[in-house]
Amino acid sequence: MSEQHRIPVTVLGLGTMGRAIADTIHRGGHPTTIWNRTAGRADSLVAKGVALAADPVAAVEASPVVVVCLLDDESVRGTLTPLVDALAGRLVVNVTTVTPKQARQTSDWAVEHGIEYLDGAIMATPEMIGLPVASLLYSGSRAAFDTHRELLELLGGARWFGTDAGLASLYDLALLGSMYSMFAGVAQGAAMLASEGVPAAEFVAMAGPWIDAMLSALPYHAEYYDSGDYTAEVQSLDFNKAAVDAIAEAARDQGVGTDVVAAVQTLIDRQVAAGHGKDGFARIFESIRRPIPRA
Ligand code: FVH
Repeated sequence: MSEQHRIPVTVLGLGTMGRAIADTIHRGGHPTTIWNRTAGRADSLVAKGVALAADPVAAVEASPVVVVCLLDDESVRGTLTPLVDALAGRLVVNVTTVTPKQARQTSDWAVEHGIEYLDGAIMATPEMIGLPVASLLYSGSRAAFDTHRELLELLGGARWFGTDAGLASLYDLALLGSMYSMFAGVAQGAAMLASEGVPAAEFVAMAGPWIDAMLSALPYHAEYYDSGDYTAEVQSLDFNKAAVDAIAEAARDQGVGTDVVAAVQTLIDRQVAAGHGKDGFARIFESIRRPIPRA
């Protein structure tokens, strides 16, 4: 076992994800200490021999590396602020989902108090932690990432995005945003068919392969976004507007909501109104990249 495998690690936060992380680190051979606001959530780990600290200060003092996996930024700041003295000289790896701004603020706070800081974002569900399919994004201290890479890779593939602590979170939220929009689109389609009694299971059996087939278009969209040249030989925005307007009309006719498709209509309409109807659908990127300033 290498030296890295023996580094004591503390995990603060034993929700579903925190428990998966602590369990994986413990099984990876690190002396592991845990703490959670509600002590009962530690039971399954304690039964496996993981050390439950009496209080958060004792938890932090047990290890040079402190992994934080709490609900949100507010719970992170509320937990870490009173621990500032105990944390000085240690590494905090915060894998809580936060915004880039929150990650930068926590990083600034940490550095100001002599705490090394690595922000992490988990692209995985708890069951995936420790498996090759899990992917974790990091930004912040490069030295910490390099020094503890072996530990970090126990949890899943580890990729570093830069010294700006907000970057891992920005990638995380960009990926999550794509996922939520995709699921919302499927919900729209399922609701339209449900209006005629079609089970969602039947719909998703078709929607899955359809979305899969469409994924091959993503690199072409990226080329448009990166170049800013949206010249299209086929399927102009005008063409797509007709299709998307038809989806909205059909949804209304079926008595179901149009909120999801209305968002797409708004993105298209702004570009068409600005005279870009002959450009390709990818031009909606400009509606998002340059939003109308709020009054
Ligand atoms: N679970 C998942 O699939 C996702 C995958 C992607 C990344 N997320 C993020 O991971 C963070 C933790 O998620 P979780 O699944 O462990 O969440 P919960 O099971 O709800 O556990 C929440 C823990 O946070 C503690 N907590 C909440 N509020 C406070 C507070 N004010 N002070 C101290 N601790 C707090 C809570 O403690 P308790 O309720 O048991 O006492 C849990 O330990 C999250 O950012 C996801 O977005 C997971």
